Amino acid sequence: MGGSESKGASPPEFNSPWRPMSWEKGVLEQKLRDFNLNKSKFQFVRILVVGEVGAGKSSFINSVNNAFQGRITSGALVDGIGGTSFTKIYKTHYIEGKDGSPLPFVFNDIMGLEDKESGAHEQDVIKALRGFLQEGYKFNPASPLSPNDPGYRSNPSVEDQTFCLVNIIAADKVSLMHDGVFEKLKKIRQEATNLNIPQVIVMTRPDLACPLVKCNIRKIYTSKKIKEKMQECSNRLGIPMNHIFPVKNYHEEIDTNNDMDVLILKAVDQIVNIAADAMKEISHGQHE
Ligand SMILES: Nc1nc2c(ncn2[C@@H]2O[C@H](COP(=O)(O)OP(=O)(O)OP(=O)(O)O)[C@@H](O)[C@H]2O)c(=O)[nH]1
Ligand SMILES: [Mg+2]
Repeated sequence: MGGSESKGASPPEFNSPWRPMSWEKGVLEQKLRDFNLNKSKFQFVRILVVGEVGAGKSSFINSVNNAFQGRITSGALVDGIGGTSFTKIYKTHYIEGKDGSPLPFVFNDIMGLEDKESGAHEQDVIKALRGFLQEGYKFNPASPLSPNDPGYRSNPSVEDQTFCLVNIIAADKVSLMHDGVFEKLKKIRQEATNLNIPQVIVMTRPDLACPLVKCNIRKIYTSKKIKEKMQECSNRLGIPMNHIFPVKNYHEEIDTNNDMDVLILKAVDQIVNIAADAMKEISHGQHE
């Protein structure tokens, strides 16, 4: 028996999860609802999502909102066809709290990156990091925004700046991504590093990379395929594994569900805390 086992293909999953995970939503959700930027004079911490066209940026922002609202929402429109970037406008997405006022973290959605001259210009994304893009700015792949253009905010406040750069990478596409897209991501990351802005990866579409996860999302940290894809994201972007969070976005569901929400909220919890720490530094005058 032992002999035939050792000759067979290795099993697709680990015996136990390699990252400990509680599937209890309530505590996590409440922790995020109670999150506040206490003592700091800022109302919002801004989180910017970047990534290749069709990686799931808008879906992630919607999924976060769904997890808080307990229903499917569509604040950030999502592509059903694919191809060139569906999102073309720079927009802030707020999450409504129980009392109707927005939670103190906001997400900015942008146009997707593409190889060569298409997609969002990396200089525009870099401007978004620093708060120079006005709400409603329409991305123009052919020419990045310059200071005299409408859409340019010349005097950004601290709240207009980004405090966590979230790289969205699709698990099923990471191996197929063009070097050109990674080059752009690298330039954006370098600028973020210069500005002391922390960076994470949210790895989307795990269900399309691993059949185990498609059947049962709780297999996310026992699936060898998912760990391998996270490692690939880490290697190609130079972001450590402990800053990579896999999530399955809402895309075909008509109701929310506990396990998807837990992964989404877990990612948000990490992101928000990382962003708040970065913001704290700036209020202590260590930023720039
Ligand atoms: N199966 C599956 N599909 C997903 C997931 N996340 C996103 N999608 C699908 O992937 C496609 C692209 O998603 P979008 O959210 O529009 O991607 P985007 O990064 O905003 O794309 P652009 O705005 O075009 O740059 C859509 O068809 C989504 O339904 C996921 O976790 N699993
Ligand atoms: Mg989009």
